[in-house]
Amino acid sequence: MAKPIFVTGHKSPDTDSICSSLAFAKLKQLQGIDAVAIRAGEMNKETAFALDYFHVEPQPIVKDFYIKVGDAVHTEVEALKISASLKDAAKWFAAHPSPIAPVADNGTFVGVIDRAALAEEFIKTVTGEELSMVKDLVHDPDRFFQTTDKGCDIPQDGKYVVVDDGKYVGMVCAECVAAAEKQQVILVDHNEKKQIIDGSEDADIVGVVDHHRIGGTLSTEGPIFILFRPVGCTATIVTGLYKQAGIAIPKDIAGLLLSAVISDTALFRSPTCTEEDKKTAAELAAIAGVDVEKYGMEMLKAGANVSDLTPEEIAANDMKEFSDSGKTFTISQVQVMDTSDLLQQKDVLLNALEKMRAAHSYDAAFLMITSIIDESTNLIFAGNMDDVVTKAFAKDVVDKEVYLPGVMSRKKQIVPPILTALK
Ligand SMILES: [Mn+2]
Repeated sequence: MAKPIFVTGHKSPDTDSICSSLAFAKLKQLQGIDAVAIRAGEMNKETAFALDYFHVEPQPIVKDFYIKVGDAVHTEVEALKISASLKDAAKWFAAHPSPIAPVADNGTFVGVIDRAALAEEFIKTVTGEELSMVKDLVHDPDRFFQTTDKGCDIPQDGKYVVVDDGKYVGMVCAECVAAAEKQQVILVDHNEKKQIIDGSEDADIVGVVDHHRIGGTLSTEGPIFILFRPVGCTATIVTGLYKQAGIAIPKDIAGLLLSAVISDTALFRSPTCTEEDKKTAAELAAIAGVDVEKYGMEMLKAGANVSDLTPEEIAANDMKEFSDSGKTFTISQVQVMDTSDLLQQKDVLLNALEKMRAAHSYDAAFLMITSIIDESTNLIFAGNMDDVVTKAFAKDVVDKEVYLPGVMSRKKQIVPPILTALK
């Protein structure tokens, strides 16, 4: 049985990543394709509000795509019983091209015996010495693996015993891992390797639907479905795919897609917002049966309340990692109705950013404190990038901060000038 295709948004998922993955997986299902939405991590409050409003259960979290030893283990390889005879052991080695044989006592793994040990026993039959039993030859293996271990940790040579909670499961080798079925994944709302769920090198990326720059080092083995469009939200593209397929958008899905458009465009205020996003939102609102402005403000307010977040959580809110020109940095963002509370605790936030920067050896950690009402951003940061920021925004950095009126969009107004300034 083939596994279902996973549809996922980026790490530190925002409303677009959660809702577009749910909506795209639903479209695939309606087209008869076995797809399920997953998510890279916890939802923010805005997203939780949207899912709750439209009575949709959040999709399960998947922490990584690594092929696990348990996915590759050959369970048909039976262990020798501790009471087995030397003849049983010889038969086992005749049937299995392995230098070691696993030995179990009532299912519990007790150790291995070596193929070479049987040769010693054969010599004894010639010299007439007393023969050993399997239980006398058992010893601990040099290495064995748990089902939850990463497949990529299996050495290139040799065969290894796999156990689960002390019980013998089977044997595994590097070739078994290479032959294991890879998880098929469709990425929505991201394409940069650093933003994909860990272990994507073990996964088979079969599609990308996105509205960001093409960055990072994503590469695939075969040709894949790719759809990039410069619109304000992935949900706008996904809505278009429903239309293209001639499939009616379910009411709850329309609500989710609408929520994503409102979120990504900050209720059409962001410069990333296009006419198509506005038109799409109006259509979706009609299907979902909500008033765009009223619902939109309610949803943004639910997300804009950061009063119960710790400084560390604020510093890491909606964080994305970027690597370019030999520098690695992160940009987090909080969108609020009023920035004054946050700016009052700027020193505490800078501290949290610096801790995060130092812990991961980032060159810098940025935080956009964006006012939805004023349509502006206070950009604060930790790390030695004052010159880059000055160059990027043609503004003097004062106390690790620049004020950027009219700036709301990370992808359109923050990332490009920083990347240009880094070159
Ligand atoms: Mn998006």
